[in-house]
Amino acid sequence: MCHAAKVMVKHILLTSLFVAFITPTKKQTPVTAFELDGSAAVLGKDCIRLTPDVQWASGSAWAKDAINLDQPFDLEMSLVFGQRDELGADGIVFVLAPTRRTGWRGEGLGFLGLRDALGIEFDTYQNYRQNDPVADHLALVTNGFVAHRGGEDSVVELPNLEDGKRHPVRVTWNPTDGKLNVFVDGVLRATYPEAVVRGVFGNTKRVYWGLTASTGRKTNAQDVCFKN
Ligand SMILES: [Ca+2]
Ligand SMILES: [Ca+2]
Repeated sequence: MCHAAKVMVKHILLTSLFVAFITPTKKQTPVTAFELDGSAAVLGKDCIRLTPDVQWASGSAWAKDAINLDQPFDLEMSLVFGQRDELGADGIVFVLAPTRRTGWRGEGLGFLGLRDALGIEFDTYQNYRQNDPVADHLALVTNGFVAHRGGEDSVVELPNLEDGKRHPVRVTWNPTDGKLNVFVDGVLRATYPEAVVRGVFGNTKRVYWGLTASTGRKTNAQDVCFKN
């Protein structure tokens, strides 16, 4: 190799090295921070499809990093409930639990059977035996049950969620004031006290957060999306 060629090769190597250093490492998309189970699958770089538009599916997406209930958190996401209102089902649950599993499909919302879990359900289908109202609704569900008994788990009726749009959901926890707040479409819709939240977990402070969802005889494609 002549001197000029050697210089050129050296220049190319140095340039490549320089480019390698200044090019930022490829930014991880938010969805790679989640472990998926059941029917859940990645949908583009920002979303996870929790259930496809098929009958009798249930799926879950769980953040790989656990949270400590002695620390505050502020979690933001968007939920998409599909486009069928009357003929759509079943909904999505925001879940805190020490284990990462998927519960029963249909009226179970992917939550039924998760005995050590606390859920904020976004239920889009009325099941009479769970005491669901006719309206789409938000409610606290605990210990793997989805039936409404009144009282602390009281149901909050919401406008129709099955409009195909992204609905911003924010869940905040502050152990100092002991409140778990749930905002839907920018409106504070529910506040749960510390005793209720910690009561589900006993002495366990390390929990995972995730989303579960299901379909039954009626269906919707249901997604969770995150800002990059
Ligand atoms: Ca229901
Ligand atoms: Ca609806």
